[in-house]
Amino acid sequence: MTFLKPKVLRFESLPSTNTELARLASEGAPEGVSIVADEQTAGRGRLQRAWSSPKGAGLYFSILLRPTIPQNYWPLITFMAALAVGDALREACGVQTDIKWPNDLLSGERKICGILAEAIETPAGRAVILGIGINLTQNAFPPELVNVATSVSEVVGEAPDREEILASLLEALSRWYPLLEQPGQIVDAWSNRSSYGMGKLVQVSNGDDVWQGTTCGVEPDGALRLRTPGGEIRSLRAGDVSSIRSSKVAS
Ligand code: BT5
Repeated sequence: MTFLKPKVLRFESLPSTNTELARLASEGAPEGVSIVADEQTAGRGRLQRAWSSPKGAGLYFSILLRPTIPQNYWPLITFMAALAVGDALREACGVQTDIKWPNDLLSGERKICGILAEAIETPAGRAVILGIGINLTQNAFPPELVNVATSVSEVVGEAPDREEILASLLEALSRWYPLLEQPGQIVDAWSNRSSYGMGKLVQVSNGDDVWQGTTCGVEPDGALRLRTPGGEIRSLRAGDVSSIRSSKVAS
């Protein structure tokens, strides 16, 4: 795996930084090409869910990766990104974060950052568009996000400097990316920083499937291990996790 050399392209407005970067990747853009937009008009999360991206309210960022590690470890790219964002928010603004499997950063149990890693085919081979959305302020949050999302300004009490966070993020990504060669180190670092990795009572939904249980670590490829009330261990590779209270667990 080569060292990451980010090169940032800036836009005032885009439908989605991930979509624009996928277009550049299909035209042969090299690893490290990155996009920042002041706003996204069709920012997205997993399963085509919307990512609220009002002008000036967030860091909307995507970087093109051409990983050389085996594809079964590619889910760890999301883990690597969560570690890098955690470093950047701590270093640039003193914000401490928790990681919720698989792709959220939380502060005070509310979402401050979402990560969307998408694998795409390009003429130069399979690549990953790694998209990161960090809430800087929540002035323009839609009402449904008010109780579930937070922002750097809400946590620290003042509007943060987007460029400082971006610079810290690029440095942190460059530090963590080569460590994907040692997947065990990424999993260990992630597990140390996530309250969701071990001993958390959760519900995991994936379409019509819903599981409840206690988390018991992650597999080497990042799958979440869940011990169900019947004592069975399930390894989950996709889904939405929410924390639950013990009285709500179905037996
Ligand atoms: C994510 O999806 O959390 C991935 C978000 C990735 C956004 C970045 S921004 C740059 C790049 N370009 C893009 O188009 N996307 C990436 P998911 O886990 O599916 O969460 C989506 C859910 O988070 C939504 O259904 C809402 O409930 C909630 N949400 C939407 N906007 C939010 C925001 N700004 N802050 C916190 N939560 C939000």
